[in-house]
Amino acid sequence: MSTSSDQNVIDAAPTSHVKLAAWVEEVAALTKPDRVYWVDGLAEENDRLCAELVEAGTLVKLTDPNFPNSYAAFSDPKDVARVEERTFICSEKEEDAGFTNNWEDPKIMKERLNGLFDGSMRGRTMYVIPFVMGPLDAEQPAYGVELTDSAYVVTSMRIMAKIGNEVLRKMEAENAFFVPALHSIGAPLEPGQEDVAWPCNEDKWIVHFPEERAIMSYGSGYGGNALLGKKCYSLRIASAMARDEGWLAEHMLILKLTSPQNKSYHIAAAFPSACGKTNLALLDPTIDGWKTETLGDDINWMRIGKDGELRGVNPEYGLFGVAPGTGWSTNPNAMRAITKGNSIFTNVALTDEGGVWWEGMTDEAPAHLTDWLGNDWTPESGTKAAHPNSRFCTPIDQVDMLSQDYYSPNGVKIDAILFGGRRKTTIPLVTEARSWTNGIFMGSTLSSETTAAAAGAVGQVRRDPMAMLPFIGYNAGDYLNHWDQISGKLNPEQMPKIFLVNWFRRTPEGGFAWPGFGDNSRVLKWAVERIEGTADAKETAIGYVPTGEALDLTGLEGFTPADVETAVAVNTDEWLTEVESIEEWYAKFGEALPASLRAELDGLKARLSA
Ligand code: GTP
Ligand code: SPV
Ligand code: MN
Repeated sequence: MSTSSDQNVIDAAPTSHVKLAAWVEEVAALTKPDRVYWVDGLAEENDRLCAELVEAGTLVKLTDPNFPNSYAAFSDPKDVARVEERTFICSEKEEDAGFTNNWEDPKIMKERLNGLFDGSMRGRTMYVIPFVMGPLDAEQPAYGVELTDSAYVVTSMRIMAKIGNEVLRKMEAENAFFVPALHSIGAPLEPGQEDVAWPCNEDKWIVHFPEERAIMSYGSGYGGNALLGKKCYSLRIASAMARDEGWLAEHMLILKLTSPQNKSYHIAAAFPSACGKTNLALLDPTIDGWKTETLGDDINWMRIGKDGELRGVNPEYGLFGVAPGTGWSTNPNAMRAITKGNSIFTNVALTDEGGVWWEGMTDEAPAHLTDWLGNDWTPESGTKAAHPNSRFCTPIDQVDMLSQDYYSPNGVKIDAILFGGRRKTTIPLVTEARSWTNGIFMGSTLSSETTAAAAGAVGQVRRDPMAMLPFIGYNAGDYLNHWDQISGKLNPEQMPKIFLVNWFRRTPEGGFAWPGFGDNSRVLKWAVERIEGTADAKETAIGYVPTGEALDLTGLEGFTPADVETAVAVNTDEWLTEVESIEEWYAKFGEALPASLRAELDGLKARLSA
């Protein structure tokens, strides 16, 4: 690929940040790119990079006017999701990574990676992307610099984070610490060798050094493996920072809900990957008088405020949302944001009009498409037109319902926390925790069927504490203890109420027990009415569930209080099995399990057998 991006190709690093200049030089000496390019983050630069990516065949420019200034990318079919078995936490001591993470001695890992990175950018450009996660005017801006040989990563990072000159200048002025995040697709080009549309390497390594706060990622160009500000920095590295500094970095959406009485509440919700965060964050309420605004759809950094309250900030600038299932009927707010343009779609299908389509976008599929693999596709094909983990990448400020508080460096006070997963059975539609500690128990034992967001089997139930299983950058036992310690620092008057939710429960007939999407506003309404002490609930062994009459079903055709009772039923036999599985899960923590959580499990067992 030839590049016209010559303006910022400078021999001497154009920065007064001595550490950054030295690191860039060192990495360039190792990876041996043809050129080093400093990303300025401006629109002209982005246009140029996209044009180059179109020429290289990586991007297709959409010509359908419904998707202005937007592009589609098609990855290598083996590079479509996060790769958890290739993700490592390389702390000095193995026990500091814990049983939920892959570990390798940092020295051995670095030797291996330095071998792989040696010459890995040959024939390519190395882009220097200064970025900040969260507000640039935060008390301590969370700086990072990603070095990458993928222009797709540059254009995607430009949507997901604040990048470029403005960030670099402030970083220099403060001589600030930054997280070094090195990325290579691992596909050097020999002279004369023809490139492919999505270069990557079969050998993938997504590696974190939590003590050094450093990231090295090799071999993949996809989302969470390659956009290093996202999962690698804002969850794995940030969770280790948060443990050391007394805050929380969580896999949560943040939503503002305003009642007809004009009282506002902020709700954070932790659901595993592809389990409904983006959809709930962009909720269009189906009940009159309730209003929702978005603050974040994937990551929530929570600090303790002056009054002992939990305050949440979304460190991202864009949405990297699951495309399938996002449609005009299920999520019109997302569709409005997407169709404003300026988006990059990955592994969706192309329409004959030069637009994009995926399963669930419209009720009826177009008569003809080009599927994500480039094949002709018709509704009779019997295959998915879009990959199940295909994604849209869209600037968050295109969301009409974005809350102005999104821009507040001090974030918003969190009034409720939802933990949720994808379970066909056992877990009721909604359960209010008996107490804060009981809520932490719910989070620590959260479980979900696996999804296409990560490579591997789909549909297998696994424990996913606080929806952070693939993202805790240290020992999971220490993580639960950290939550326990944060709990001790919160003002008891200010503690969020905690709920366990499951939008994915099935009826005995096999359908969803709850319509979900916009109708989830009915569940949120019940939750805030529980905060206010005005809604009815039934006490069960696992917590409080709504009575059949307590959920507002106004306008929900054909759904009755009896259906609510089915959706929230607590089946003792299922729960006795569940408790056995929780026992097995907790046993893995050994001595590290906080005593308060063990006590919660004992209490649950006693209530179930009472
Ligand atoms: P990540 O970006 O991977 O962290 O995922 P996410 O939690 O943001 O998931 P997302 O909201 O994108 O939802 C993933 C899938 O769940 C989509 O296919 C949705 O259509 C589906 N989904 C979301 N909410 C609901 C719901 O309330 N009911 C049902 N049945 N499906 C839902
Ligand atoms: C997830 O898998 O939870 C995502 C998508 O949000 S990725 O950025 O690829 O991790
Ligand atoms: Mn996610």
